[in-house]
Amino acid sequence: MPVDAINFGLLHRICKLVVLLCFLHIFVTVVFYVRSMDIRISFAPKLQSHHNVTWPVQGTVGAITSRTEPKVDPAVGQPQDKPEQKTTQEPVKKLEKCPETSPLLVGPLRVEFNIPVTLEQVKNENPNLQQGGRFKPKDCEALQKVAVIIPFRKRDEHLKFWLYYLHPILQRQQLDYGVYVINQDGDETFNRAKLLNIGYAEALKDYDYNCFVFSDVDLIPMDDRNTYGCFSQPRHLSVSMDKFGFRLPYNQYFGGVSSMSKEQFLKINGFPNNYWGWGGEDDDIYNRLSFKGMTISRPNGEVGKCRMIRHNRDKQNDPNPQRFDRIAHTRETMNNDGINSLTYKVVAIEKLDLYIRINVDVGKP
Ligand SMILES: [Mn+2]
Repeated sequence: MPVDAINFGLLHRICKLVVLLCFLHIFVTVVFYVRSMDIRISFAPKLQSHHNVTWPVQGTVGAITSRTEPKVDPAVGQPQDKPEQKTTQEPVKKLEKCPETSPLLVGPLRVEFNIPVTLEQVKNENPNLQQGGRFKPKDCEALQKVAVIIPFRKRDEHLKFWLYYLHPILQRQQLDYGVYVINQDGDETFNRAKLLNIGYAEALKDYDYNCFVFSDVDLIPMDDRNTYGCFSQPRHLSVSMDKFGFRLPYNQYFGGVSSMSKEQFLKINGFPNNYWGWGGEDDDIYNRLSFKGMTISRPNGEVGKCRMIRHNRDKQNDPNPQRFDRIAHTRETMNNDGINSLTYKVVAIEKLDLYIRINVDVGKP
């Protein structure tokens, strides 16, 4: 039966082809489905008010920038505003919210301090910064408005490294941020926590920040997934410092780099103003948040790695002998000593290219 044989052979091959096509179809469907799921998951919270948004399927998930097709605002009524692109502030343009996890992050970073950097270099490498070291993402609306507060005195070399490393990181994290260097005027004993309080107060005069990152000038994160933003609990960011062998020195440790939302900060009445000299203020802050029923949130040890620039102890910042006694009385003192009792004098405010420098007189012990 040669005819049957031919028919069978042909049929068999056609069947194979059909099955193959089916599988191909299923495969392609699944791939696109999973992709769109990914996008939907990472954008879920913001989609609620925009269910009519369609995501371009052919774009890579990371290419958020590519989907900023000029959304024509009916109020403006002008399509394709190419020449108008230069105007910096366009109040009518409503941007989508940035994704929960920025697609620009790269993960672990190399951080070294043996090659000096210059402010000019940092400026050239960060062309998107506005005067005062301000930045907000162009293509999406940042989820948080972050003021980074740095207590400072005579550490310009460290500050250069900080700006060199942090500006690119904070931009990749798609934050709407500003950097406030709070310089303690004069040569009296250093008061870190009071400078942080002042940073909070002064930054709020500048912009409607809802999140505050408090960072020592000599600490650099080694992974850009360590978000310099706020969380449902006060955040400790410098969790594995090289100085401590990349481990947490103790569980309640809240020193180095930390963050708090405006609400969290106000809940604990800010920071203590009377810790003069080195040490203790971070433990007082920990006591405050724990007495108010809050806990510390942290990134994992890998993401939370950071490097400290080695240095000698500063003059006028000797260990504070009163610190143990003060820490023991946080509960009684915290309601009267904090942001509600803060007094200081602003000596000068300078809007520099890479940061805002506020020179303050904090008084003396
Ligand atoms: Mn240090």
